[in-house]
Amino acid sequence: MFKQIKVWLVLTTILSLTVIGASCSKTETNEGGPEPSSATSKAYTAKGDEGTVSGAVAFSGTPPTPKKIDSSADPACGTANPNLVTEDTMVKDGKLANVFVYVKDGAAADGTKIGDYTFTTPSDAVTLDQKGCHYVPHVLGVQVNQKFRVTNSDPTQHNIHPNPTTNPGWNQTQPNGAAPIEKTFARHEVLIPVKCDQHPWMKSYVAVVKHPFFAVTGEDGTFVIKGLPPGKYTVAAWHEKGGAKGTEKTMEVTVAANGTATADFSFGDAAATASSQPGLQMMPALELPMLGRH
Ligand SMILES: [Cu+2]
Repeated sequence: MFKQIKVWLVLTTILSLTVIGASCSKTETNEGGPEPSSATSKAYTAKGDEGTVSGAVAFSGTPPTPKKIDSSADPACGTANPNLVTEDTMVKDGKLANVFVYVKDGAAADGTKIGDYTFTTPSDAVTLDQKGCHYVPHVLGVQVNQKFRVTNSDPTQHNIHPNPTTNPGWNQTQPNGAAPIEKTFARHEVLIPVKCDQHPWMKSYVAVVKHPFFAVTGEDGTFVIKGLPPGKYTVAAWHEKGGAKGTEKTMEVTVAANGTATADFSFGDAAATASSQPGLQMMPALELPMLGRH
């Protein structure tokens, strides 16, 4: 009899501890809520001595030839865009387009970290169009809480399906002629893959950033980030190839008052890509000997 009570007590204790644990982790993740603001955050104001970071992204080696996409599943796509090709690696004269470049870290000259500033949300929307059964643009950036507008310029139906990690996911059908879809992303996330459930080849990437210091490389591989307060920053360049999360490279730059810093990146070289993620490369080597002992 006593033994049974004892077992019951132990079980109840374990159960209640589990419940407490679950509720704790729920509060910590705060999924979909607003960006947590730090105690030191302050509103950003331009002083008039802002600088610029500009550069070009090169592609080393032989670029892959874009592949023709079989869009026969939806004849409207073939009519609207008979020359649909893959857009994951767009290279022209050795320069790479669609690279997302942004200020990832660093601080202004007075020591204020870039992440501690709060910025006014732009009132204009950033538009992702579906035209010729592909996304235009292929990569785009939007500020936290800025309007993200999706339009359908095609004579067919699309289904927009972003797949975020820190923001809530959604997917929505947009028939031809339907009104634009407007959404916002409350949290920083670089980058969110967007696909179409109607046309499996359709892919784009949306970056959500807390500040306005980002750009996407154009056809000529160049980018310009303006309006940066003088300071020392880590600039990151992200390209979709190279693993499920793409490849990101970083560089330290110093922006002088009213000055222009250069940040040139290079993608495409296999060796350089491997060395940029040493942690990931080491994991199999550490795990294999342990598996052998079992
Ligand atoms: Cu579609």
